[in-house]
Amino acid sequence: MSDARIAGVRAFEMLDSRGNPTLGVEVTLAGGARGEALVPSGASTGAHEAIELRDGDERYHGRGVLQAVANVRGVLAQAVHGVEATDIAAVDAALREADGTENLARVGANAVLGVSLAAAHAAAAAKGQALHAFLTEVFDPDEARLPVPMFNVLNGGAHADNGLAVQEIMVVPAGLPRFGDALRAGAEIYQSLKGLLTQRGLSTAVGDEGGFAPRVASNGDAIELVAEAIRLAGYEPGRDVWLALDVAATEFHGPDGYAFEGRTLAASDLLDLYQSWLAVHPIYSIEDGLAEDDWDGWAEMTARLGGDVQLVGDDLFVTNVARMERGIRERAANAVLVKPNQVGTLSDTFACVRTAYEGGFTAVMSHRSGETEDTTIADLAVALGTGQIKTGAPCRGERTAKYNRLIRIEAALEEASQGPAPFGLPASCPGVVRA
Ligand code: 2PG
Ligand code: MG
Repeated sequence: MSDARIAGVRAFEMLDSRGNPTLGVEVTLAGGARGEALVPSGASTGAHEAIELRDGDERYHGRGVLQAVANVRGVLAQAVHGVEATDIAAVDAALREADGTENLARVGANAVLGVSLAAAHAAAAAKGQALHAFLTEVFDPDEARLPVPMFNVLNGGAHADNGLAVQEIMVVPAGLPRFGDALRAGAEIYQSLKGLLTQRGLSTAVGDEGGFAPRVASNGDAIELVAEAIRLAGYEPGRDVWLALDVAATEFHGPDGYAFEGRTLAASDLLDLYQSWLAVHPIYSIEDGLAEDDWDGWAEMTARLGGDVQLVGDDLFVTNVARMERGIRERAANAVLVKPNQVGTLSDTFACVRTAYEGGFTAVMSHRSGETEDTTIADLAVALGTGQIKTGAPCRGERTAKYNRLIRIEAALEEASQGPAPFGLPASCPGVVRA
């Protein structure tokens, strides 16, 4: 048996950052190399995501994952036994075959993803490579690069209880030379925002992704606060630092339209509102500006705003190739949010990003609101060359773990090349005027 063949798979029920159970998986190879991964979980999940298996019994308020643990130890361990871990496509094909459904409803996308990621970690270890270097070889991007961090400094929607419709207001230091500089800018702006909130008598308690969750009068006021914090920290909006939103509009979309700030709006009314924000603030990216099945609305949004703004489909695409292809065909959105657990395997994640690039879309690597200390997505962002990652505020360990991992990768790449590591938004990214 070659050293890189999968010899053992272990699984555990562990905890995520919200205090809910999640799955930890450990893969051991014949030669002794080990890899482990922890699976994240969303709150504002899209209806078209792969299925996360939860026990639904009295343990952990129904959220236990013992069934998923059993599936990893049983059917999945058996399926990948003896498969070369370095052959990601073979590992993932075996996992998919063992489940047999399109949306992984049988054994659970959480179970499948845990094995897929842990096997990749083990493969990198067997080859003596860092994960990003191994995955770069597999994916073969135009250029592996450090992503620009999108810091979610103000939380609303399903991630907080402050009544704010917009789920995430992000600061994006895209105008700085290195990842380390961008991290510093994000952290300084975060502290400035905290000071500003304190000064105004607003709460500085944080939401699920580490951003503040104050009760402000309107979504527009919240954006204004963040823009002020950028200036207060000594950075210039639209030169050093941009703004980005995840509206997560599916969450407030109902049969009559979009329930927003006490009114029911049509898609075109929401677009008017976005346009009024865009006129005042350097917002370069809007995610889920409309709901997950509002394809006509998305086409209208892309026609109206897509030339100047990155329009990111999260609930719309759920990291799924077929939905991506429809988006490309119908010119709905111009970017995709990439969440491995929405689709279940690394190979499916790669396929989605490849489809996006081929269709002229940009891609944003993303965490989930329920996270762990696992840092796989940091390496993935570099290897896929997305140029963008959103993984929360520069606060809370499960968020900073990813940013800190990127600091290490930056140092490794700089040491290897004896020069600066590629960093920044992709040249094709709409919404930012570059020098
Ligand atoms: C999102 C994500 C991550 P959740 O909507 O983009 O920020 O949230 O994981 O709750 O779906
Ligand atoms: Mg989203």
